[in-house]
Amino acid sequence: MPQLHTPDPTTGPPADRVGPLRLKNPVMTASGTAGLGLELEPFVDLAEPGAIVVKTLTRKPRRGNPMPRLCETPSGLLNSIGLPNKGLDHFIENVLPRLAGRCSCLIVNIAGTCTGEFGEMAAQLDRAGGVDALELNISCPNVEGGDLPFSRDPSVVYRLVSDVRAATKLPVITKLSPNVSDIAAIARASKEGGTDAVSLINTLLGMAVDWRSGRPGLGTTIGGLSGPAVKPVALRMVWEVCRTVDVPVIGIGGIRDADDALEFLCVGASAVQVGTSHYRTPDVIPRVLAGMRERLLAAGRADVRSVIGSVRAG
Ligand code: RRO
Repeated sequence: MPQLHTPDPTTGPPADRVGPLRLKNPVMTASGTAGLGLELEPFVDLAEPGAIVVKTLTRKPRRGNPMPRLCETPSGLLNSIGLPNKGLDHFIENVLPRLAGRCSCLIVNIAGTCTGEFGEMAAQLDRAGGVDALELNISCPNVEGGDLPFSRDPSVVYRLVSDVRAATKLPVITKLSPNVSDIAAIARASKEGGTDAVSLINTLLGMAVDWRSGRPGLGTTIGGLSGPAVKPVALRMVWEVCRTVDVPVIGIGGIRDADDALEFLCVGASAVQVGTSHYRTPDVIPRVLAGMRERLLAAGRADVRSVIGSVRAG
């Protein structure tokens, strides 16, 4: 069977390593689409994905945005969930003990309300134990009217990531927004701040409206678009970052099957995250993993590593 993990990590580009993180395989859940992880348990052995990435946590509890929070469009899903969660203390006390040890790798996604708060949350999770890595959500489109205060300015990104770097020894992944003009500049600033990897893309700002009533599809009018429609945008951005910045990349955006996942690896990603597909197919990750093995076998590839960065761009 083709390898989705590397027996010898020193040979070639690793498909099972993202910076310092050793993964069982390169397919993770995307934050926000599998709750805090435990919600997925009826469908998937939590140890099977390369990592479980939990829904974004904030320091204090948040109620989330006004309804409606989801709106299906013909090409993708719009959301404006607004980070509802019970806060970091609640997670550490009540959820983390149930999750730790159940996943092959547990990544906790965090968002602060100011740059300094990211570092404080990182330090708290570091002390808590049981967490394998942090993902910094600097790219949620559903706060401050889609203003993306931490996503767009490389100097803000640099400061925020440096703060976190100083606060924790845990591996740090910075999740980037596609709603910027130069994603490579943001990836570079993250790398210079000390991130171990970047993940991209978060959702694209979008909206829907019913012209008869004049009502927008979302309670906040605008929100984030995900699903198959965003895959070409995500591939382009992952490729752009991979060829210009020396930082491991986790590709996200519209992955539904093994071919989608392999495309992200082909343009240079070391791993991928699967998000919106969970709503239709909760066991999408085991399916993607099985499909990857089948397709690699059919293509005569012994190892998924041969796919990484194999794009022959003109
Ligand atoms: O909760 C959300 O509304 C949300 C988040 Br935190 C995010 O990072 N991306 C998104 O599309 N929605």
